Amino acid sequence: MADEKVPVAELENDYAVKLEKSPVFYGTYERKSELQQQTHYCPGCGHGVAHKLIAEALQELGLQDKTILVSPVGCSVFAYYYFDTGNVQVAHGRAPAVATALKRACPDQVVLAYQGDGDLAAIGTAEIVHAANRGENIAVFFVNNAIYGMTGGQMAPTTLVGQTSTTSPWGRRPRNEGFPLHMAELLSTLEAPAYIERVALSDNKNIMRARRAVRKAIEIQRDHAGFAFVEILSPCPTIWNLPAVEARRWVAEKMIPVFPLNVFRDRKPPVCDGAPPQRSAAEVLGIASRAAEQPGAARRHRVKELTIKVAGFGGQGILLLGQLLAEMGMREGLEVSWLPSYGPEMRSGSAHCHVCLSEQRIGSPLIEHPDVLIAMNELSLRKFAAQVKPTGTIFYNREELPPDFAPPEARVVCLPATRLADDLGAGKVANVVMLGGLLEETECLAVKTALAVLETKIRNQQLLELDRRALEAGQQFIDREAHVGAVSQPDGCGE
Ligand SMILES: Cc1ncc(C[n+]2csc(CCOP(=O)(O)OP(=O)(O)O)c2C)c(N)n1
Ligand code: SF4
Repeated sequence: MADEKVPVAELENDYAVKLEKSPVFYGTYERKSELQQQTHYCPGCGHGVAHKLIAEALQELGLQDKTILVSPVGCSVFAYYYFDTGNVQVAHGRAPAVATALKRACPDQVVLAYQGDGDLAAIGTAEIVHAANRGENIAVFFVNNAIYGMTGGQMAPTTLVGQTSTTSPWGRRPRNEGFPLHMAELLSTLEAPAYIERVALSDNKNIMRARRAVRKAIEIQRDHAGFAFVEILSPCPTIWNLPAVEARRWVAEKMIPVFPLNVFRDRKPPVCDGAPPQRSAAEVLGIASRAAEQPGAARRHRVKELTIKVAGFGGQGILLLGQLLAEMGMREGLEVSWLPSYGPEMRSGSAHCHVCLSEQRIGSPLIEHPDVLIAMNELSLRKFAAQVKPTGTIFYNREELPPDFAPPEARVVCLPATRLADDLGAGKVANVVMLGGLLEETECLAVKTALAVLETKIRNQQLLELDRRALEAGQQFIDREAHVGAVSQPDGCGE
């Protein structure tokens, strides 16, 4: 127990009580013009105390400017109005997943997730268990007030046996509603977590201990030392219908016996002997070591970033075309992303993917306004053409646009890839014909790179030959059409 380990006097020496507001909080809170000096929390609410402990620890450790706080849905949803740190507010229960992404993308930042019990232990149970099990390098503050506060007092997974709520007016009955979930104990059955402690905001002595636990979790975060979890038993006087002082006593007398205070885990995360070394995607694909020899590796690209949407029916090789482009980009030393979207059907359903090729790190794989649309069918043309940037290009898999189709601002290249592929004897290589056309028209990547990627993907020599010819057919079509000055008219397809 934490009780036995740390004499209170020592704790009080370490952490003198301060009454001023931490500079980690904003000077004024902009949420409501009439409430710029106070939070929205009810008097006596534990969230305010938990916020103060986090803010002061960040201040003492000098980490304010390095911190990203992930706030949840629940009474603490507005934490971002108070903490003058980096802030992300996430969907209900998803804080550990978003914190995982933030920490992996920005490993030098201090990433803190803040969650209530409904958020973490009900709707977000899967997220927290898996983040802890992966030993994600994040610190999670779990404010357990045994109730859903924000929505007016429904039963939470941590509601005590016999405790009334709006959804258990008779008091929680284990036979009907199960027993309270002990999240700290549950997570401490996992191998990976580095630090798990439960503390309580029941009295000054325990608040001092909570302060120490919060600081320790943040230090672990600062030192990249693994998954840290602090469960904070916290009063909710409003929903419990108790005066503030009584609510604190309720934490001590009712909650602590059910949720004992303890340091459940305090160790370095286990070293995974025998685990395969971490490798980049380029290494896994076997292209990293050969990068310098790759065709096009030293190539200067015409544009710093090109975003492409490929769309059509499932079975037309839509997703594969996106993958080919992404792998080509990697081989040419670009940052790449590929984001597929498809329905449940393997054939004939609609499918599309987003590809981003960039000289810089890519912020999001989602593309709202692509530079290039490859529309492999009419449906996709009608659905996505308006999204293309006015300076962009649309490749349409037909001889001409539908007669009733109002030409968009973007250039249009009608490239009948399916017909050209049929002429080669295999309609399924229409996507590669389109690739040839795209490369010829935009010069975004080298044809040599496309051939190199196809060679690694296709073992069957006959099929490979077919793809080579398809690539060439796409290129030649563009050359031919450009020669007669008929390609890419803004108001049609070269008629
Ligand atoms: C997806 C989704 N489901 C349900 C809700 C409604 N909702 C908002 S807050 C909340 C419970 C929050 O309780 P808790 O996490 O314990 O935080 P507290 O308010 O007690 O601090 C619920 C169910 C929502 N906003 N979004
Ligand atoms: S309802 Fe409860 S948890 Fe929410 S702000 Fe009020 S006291 Fe705090």
